[in-house]
Amino acid sequence: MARSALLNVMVQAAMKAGRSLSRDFGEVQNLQVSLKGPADFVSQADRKAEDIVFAELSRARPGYGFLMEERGVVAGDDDQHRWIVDPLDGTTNFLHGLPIFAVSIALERQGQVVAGVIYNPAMDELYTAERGGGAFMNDRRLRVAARSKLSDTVIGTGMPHLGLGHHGNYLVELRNVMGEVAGIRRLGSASLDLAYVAAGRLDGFWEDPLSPWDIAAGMLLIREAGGFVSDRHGEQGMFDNRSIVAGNETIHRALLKTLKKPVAGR
Ligand code: 2AM
Ligand code: CA
Ligand code: CA
Ligand code: CA
Repeated sequence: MARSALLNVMVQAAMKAGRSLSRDFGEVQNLQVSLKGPADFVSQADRKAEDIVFAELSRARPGYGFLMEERGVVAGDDDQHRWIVDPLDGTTNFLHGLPIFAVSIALERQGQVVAGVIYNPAMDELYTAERGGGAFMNDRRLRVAARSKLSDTVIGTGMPHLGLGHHGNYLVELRNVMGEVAGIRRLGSASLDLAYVAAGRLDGFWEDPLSPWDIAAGMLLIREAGGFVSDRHGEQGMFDNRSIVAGNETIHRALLKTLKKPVAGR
């Protein structure tokens, strides 16, 4: 499959950072780890991977701005373009030796995500999407799952962690969704959860709160795989209000409805 020059740049950065993560994953006990806040870990592996992505993208597209998890905002001369980067999504998994983590890179043009790459080095799975060009895993075209009955679905979620301002209703939501679906998975890497929705491995996903770097690439993958993504209100405010709900058209709608239920159903 011929990839665009833009996707090639992103893939190269993601895979180079991924190789660095793989090396560090093999010696995870030797990594220096610090806390940014309660249960909010960052390691040398996160920083090294971010340095690689930053260097690669800066070299390939001088002037583009950045929003990166560890560096924060890096302004560029070009105010039309901004990279949104999570160098290691799934740090907690990584530090526990669980091979469910990824590099996530998205490009925004005039405030719209136009390209996304998610790379899981442990599985050597590379997810790519460009606006209007479809979504792929390695070279295979992706399509969201077709299941239309919530009772047949496996739904991913992320749970509140220590120290994060919980929105308070999570256990009510979880109970409601549990009562209607075939299974729930909590994988610990939001970017991969979204990639798995695009790939049809998960039928849907919801989490709140998440940051733009967790979801920017995954949102585009799902749309390009024929799926639907919104915030918990059914609107396109995912970056602002930080919530996300995803699935095929039917499951997305059904999840939104279930999440709104005030009390647990029977
Ligand atoms: P991270 O590994 O890049 O930090 C899982 O629920 C998602 O939440 C992951 O994508 C993870 O991204 C993020 N996450 C995990 N712990 C977090 C914390 N303490 N604060 C903010 N985000 C966190
Ligand atoms: Ca983090
Ligand atoms: Ca993340
Ligand atoms: Ca991260």
